[in-house]
Order: sequence, then structure tokens, then C-alpha cells
Amino acid sequence: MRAGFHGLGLRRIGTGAATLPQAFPPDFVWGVATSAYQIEGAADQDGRGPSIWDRFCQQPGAIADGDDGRVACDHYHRWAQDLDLMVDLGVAAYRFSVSWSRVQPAGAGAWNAAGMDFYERMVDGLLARGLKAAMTLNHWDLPQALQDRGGWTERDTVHRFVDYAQGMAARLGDRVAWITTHNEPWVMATLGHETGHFAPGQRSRAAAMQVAHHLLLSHGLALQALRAQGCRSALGIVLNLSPVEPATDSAADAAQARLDDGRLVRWYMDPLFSGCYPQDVLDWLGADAPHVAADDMDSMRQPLDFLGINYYSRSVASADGSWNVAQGGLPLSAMGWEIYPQGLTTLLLRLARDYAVPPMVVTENGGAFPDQLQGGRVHDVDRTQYIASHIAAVGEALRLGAPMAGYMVWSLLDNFEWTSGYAKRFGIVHVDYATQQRTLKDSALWYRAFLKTQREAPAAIARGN
Ligand code: IFM
Repeated sequence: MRAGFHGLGLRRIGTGAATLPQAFPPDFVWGVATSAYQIEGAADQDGRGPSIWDRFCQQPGAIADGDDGRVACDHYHRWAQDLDLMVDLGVAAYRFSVSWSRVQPAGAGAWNAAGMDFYERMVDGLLARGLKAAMTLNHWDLPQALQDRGGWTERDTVHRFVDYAQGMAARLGDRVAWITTHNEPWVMATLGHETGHFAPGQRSRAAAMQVAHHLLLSHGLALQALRAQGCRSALGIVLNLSPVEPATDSAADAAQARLDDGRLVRWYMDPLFSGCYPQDVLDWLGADAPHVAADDMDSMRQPLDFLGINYYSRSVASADGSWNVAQGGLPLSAMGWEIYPQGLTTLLLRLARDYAVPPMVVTENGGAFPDQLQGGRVHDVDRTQYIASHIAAVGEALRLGAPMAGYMVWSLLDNFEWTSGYAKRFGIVHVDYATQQRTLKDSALWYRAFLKTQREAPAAIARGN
């Protein structure tokens, strides 16, 4: 494995977690991830209904360069070629999401046969290539028709989501290895409804907390419903989590870090695993706390077959809000996010310590960097180092006892990075948006070489106690 690492001319990584383990367990699942709105395109084709991101992109100034997902990577038409790329890379699994409004244009009622057929063809294409399918039901693109009725602030959307989950599982549950209910509920609640930076662009803390509650509730009720209908896929949820560190050792910053951790980590982990919301956050919310009906907390706490963690950076808390990444002294990605692989080890060990977690999968990890396509190559040393150092951080967590089951790079392809449009590239495969040509970046070549060493490795690293 080391040969693969150094063979691509990489320096050792200076931000901690530098030693890549000899080998991960043979059943450790390596993959790549994408989401529907970010890659599919074909937004108006074959009966797809509009989603809240189609609508949000139409707002002047909402998205960099006025971009939108109407064409994106044209994956809707090029899915077979993209699946072949995965085979070339040697990954075992593909994490994708379903565009709800492609399969059920109004978010309720009639199903769109052409949309369902698309996902069925793709899942069958994965299986034919020996790849596992990891299907996410909700990666932010709520059907606009449901938003017109109040969206996730309305309790009725919970039941619409359960119906949608049941429909997808009835069609594909016999072939999909993993089903994730929601991707990053914190983002949908907070960025979508409190700060208004993401679709649907609301600005109300009370609305955001009600949305968070409804997402968690719909997750729990969907798991109950899928198990009742005999779905055999492994069932879970994906959270975006970070360790929250105080900016200084002042008591005020420590208190802020505790609150931020409550809002980002414990608000989601506590109900999933302990059946309650964190009392300190409820106290802080006061009148903005969500309405919780009888039995909701029990409904939300369903056994999870896996827990997905999306990790990109740490979070730093300062009571006066003055902290800036420039003070951290760490390298930054093109998103302006600190590159901090040891935070992933810290996070995974903390989750394993504080909660009765099931096998955990890093369902997203990767970086945006300013890539240059030159002579058919993209020498993305920064991204390669980013991925290698975070894989090492997962290996360290595994060695110290965290129940790690998989790792997926975000993202297979350069794609529509939400409000950043196409300006930020996360892919290990470069996409020329004018021609839709795909080119493996050096990070993809490194990942391929790394995965080959894992397949050939004679001995797995020992799991901790
Ligand atoms: O592109 C997103 C993805 O949709 C959700 N997780 C974070 C990624 C990078 O911002």
C-alpha cells in the first residue's frame, strides 16, 4: 500500500494521521458517492416534477454564476459509462440518491414509471457489474409540490416521505444493499430553514427545529414501515458531524462549544440512540423548540443497521463569533474549510464512546481544490493527500475500537456544488461540462491503486477492543 502512496509522488501528510494502516478488514466497504440533483441533469425529462432546488436556483443571486442542475453531469443519460468508471476504480459500492420528484412528481399520489425505470436500470447495472447499491432517499431535493403545502415544516410531509420510502423499497429493496432515509438533516433544517442559504430559503429558527424534528420522525416511521413490509436492505441515516472545539480556553468559548455540539451532534444522535432531545439545547431554544407529539420520541429511536457519517472538517466555537479559519493555522480547501483529518478519528471514537452505535460508514469525505486539466491529467495532489489522510484517520479509529464498516469518497464526479454552482470541484473524476468528458484525476488513480493494495493485502489490521 505504501508503494501505491509514494508511487504517485506524494509527500507524507503533515496534518496528523499520517500513517496509512497496512490493510483494512476484508469486509470493509470502499465506495464513491454522488447525489441526484448534483449529477443527473435531465431535470425536465421523462415526467420528472420540479424540486425545491430547481425553484431555488431560479432566484437571482442564489447560486454562483447563476448555475443550476438542469444538465449537471448528464448522468441520467451517461449512467452506464459512470458505472463503468466505478468498475475501473475498483470500488465495491456506489452511494447515490433518488430524485423524489423524478419517481413521484408531486411527492404524493401517482408514480412516474419512467423515473422508476431509470433507477431500476441503474441498480441492475450496478449488480451486473458486481457493485453494491447504497440508495439515499432524501438528499435535499424535496418535490416542489410538497413545499407548496409547507414542506418539511408540515407534519403531513412525514407521511408522504414514508409512502415514498415504501414505494422505493417495494421496487428496489430486493436489490439495494443499503437504504439511507435522509442525508444531513442538519443541513436541510439549518441552512434550508434557519439561515436561508439553501433551498427552500426560509429564515426561522422555530421552522428549522420543526423541520429537524419531522426529518427524524419520518426517518423512524420509514424504518418501521420498511421493516414491516419485509425490506431486506440494511437501513440507516446519514449525519454531517464534526468535533466542535472551543476557539480559546475561556469558559465562554467552552460553553459555546457545548451548545454548538448540542445543535450539530447531540440534537440528532440523542433522539436516534437515546430517545430524547438534549435538555440544554431545548432550554436554549425556549419557544423555538419543536412541537413533539406523544410517541414521536419512541418512533424516532429505531434500531439502525448502519450509521453514515459525512465528515469534511472540524467546527470551532467562539462565544463572540469572532473566530475565523485564518486563526486556525491549518491548510484550507477551496471551500475555505480547514483540513483536519485527526478530527475524524476524534469524532468516530467519541460517537462509539457515547452511543450504542451500529457499524459506522464514512458516507462522504473529500475536498474541493482548484484543479487544472492539462494534457489529459489533473495533478490534484491536495485532494489525494486529503483523501489519504482521512482514510488513515478512519484506520486509526478502527484500530482504537470504533466499529467502522466503510468509507466513500465525495465525490465520484465533479458536480453541482449547491450554492457554489460548478465553480467548486469535489470529484476524483474531472468533468468537462462543455463536452461531458470524464477524466480520472490523479486522486482517482491513487484511490484505484490503494484499493488494489487492499484487495491484495494479506492481513487486516486488528480491530481494537
Ligand atoms: O456536495 C455536498 C453534498 O451534497 C452533501 N455533503 C457535503 C458535500 C460538499 O459540500
